[in-house]
Amino acid sequence: ESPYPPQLNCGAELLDRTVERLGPDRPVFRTGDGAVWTYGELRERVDRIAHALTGPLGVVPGNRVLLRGPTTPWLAACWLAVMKAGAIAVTVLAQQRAEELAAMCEIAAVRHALCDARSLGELTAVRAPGLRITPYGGGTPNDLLRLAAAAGPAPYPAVPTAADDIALIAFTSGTTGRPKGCLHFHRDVLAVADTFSASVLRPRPDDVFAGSPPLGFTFGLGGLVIFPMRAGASSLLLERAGPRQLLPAIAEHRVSVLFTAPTAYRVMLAEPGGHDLGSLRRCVSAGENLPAATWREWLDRTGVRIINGIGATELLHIFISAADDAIRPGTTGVPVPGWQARVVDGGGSPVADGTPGLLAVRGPVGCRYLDDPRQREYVRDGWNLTGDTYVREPDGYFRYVARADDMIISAGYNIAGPEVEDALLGHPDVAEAAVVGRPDALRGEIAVAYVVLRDGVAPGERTTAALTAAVRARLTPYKCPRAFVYVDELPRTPTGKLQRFRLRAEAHG
Ligand code: 3SK
Repeated sequence: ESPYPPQLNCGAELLDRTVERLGPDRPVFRTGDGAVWTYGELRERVDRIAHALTGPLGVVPGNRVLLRGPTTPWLAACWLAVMKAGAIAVTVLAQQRAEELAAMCEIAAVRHALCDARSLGELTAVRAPGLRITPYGGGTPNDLLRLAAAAGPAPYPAVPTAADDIALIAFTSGTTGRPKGCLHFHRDVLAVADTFSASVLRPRPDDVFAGSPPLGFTFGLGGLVIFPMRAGASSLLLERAGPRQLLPAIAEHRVSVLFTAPTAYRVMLAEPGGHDLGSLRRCVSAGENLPAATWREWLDRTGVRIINGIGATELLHIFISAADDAIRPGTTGVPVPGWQARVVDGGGSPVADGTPGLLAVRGPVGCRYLDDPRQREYVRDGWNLTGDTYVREPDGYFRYVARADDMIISAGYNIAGPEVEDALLGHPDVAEAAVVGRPDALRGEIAVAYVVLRDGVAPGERTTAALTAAVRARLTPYKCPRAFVYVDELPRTPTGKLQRFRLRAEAHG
């Protein structure tokens, strides 16, 4: 039974209803250079853009509108305008290249693109039939913001979309393969705020959100736009939001809710102290498994217990997590209220607690790939199979083991790369670690560790011996990597996920 009415426009709910509830004068977006937009100003700008879209630009409900640009209030305003106009936002990353963009335009049948004038390059190289690109922020005669200014200040009444009309197509490239477009409804956008955010974050109107994930990644769209707006709070939108920019920004803007990935927490921890992080009250980590060592160090440094979570573009946002005292380091948590989760075998039957298997979840948002046969692999018997290997502990907590295809099988033993990485990251000389399998005539596969050392630590036999000892002290010896490769950085996707397949390819020679 859906808690939402049959007619629902998520843009109107997030923006217009919040203005009605809390008034127009509260801040909604802040920028690194000190600009502040109020909810009232945002509504006027969104409505002008919606008029420009549906007037001179000819967008009609159901049209797919690609949105591309760095994280700015204007990008968020374009997204809200597309929602209010009843069109479908196709969110992409500012770093994506022409070939990737072309595939997404084709899969999603994109007809319009709104693009930050500074990110036009790769998009203009896309040869998609009938694609109309409108820049914003460049000041050219066809600039969206000029069209919006000319549209005048009349309120734009949101298109009365149905709760299960498509609002968003979010692409997941996974780590390989042709991108998959995930369809999300207007009600899905509110459902992630009303489940994960409402029950785990419990935001307040005076919260200031910030974080590193871009708005083209649903982790960022949720954490930096949907969740703060649903709560009437504000969000610091940073164009450059790497860990080294986040630290001073937290202090300067009194950020209270932080969204970022485990790697960024580790880089922040390795930076010299001195930034006042006392405003933080919620720190969310997702995108990858959070090692317990990182969790503990962050608690020591800030006094804040990181909220670990697992989410997926297919399911829009986080569905397993834990709040406050229920957080247990080294686990992801329990199903977010409104969601169900279990661990199953290859045939879809639940396995016993304590036994590794495939994570299966269901809840208010489900995977709906746009015209892709991989839908049948992801959704079986109404359960979404995320591709992660998990263990459900007897107390109901879910513990991450590995991505299903990241298990290394060495001499008949199963080795979960992330567990070994966790042990390596507990060593003070290690900044980053990734453990993958390499074919081996004797053992089938051996575990190989790719390690980024902290500044000033020299690679070599002594370091290898120290790391080997550290892993052996924590884990059963067969899990210890049999080879170490020292690298300057690990390969990652634009959203920061480790690309193990690249390391595997390298390890395979
Ligand atoms: O893909 C993910 O890891 C993710 C995590 C949290 C929220 C949303 C997403 C897509």
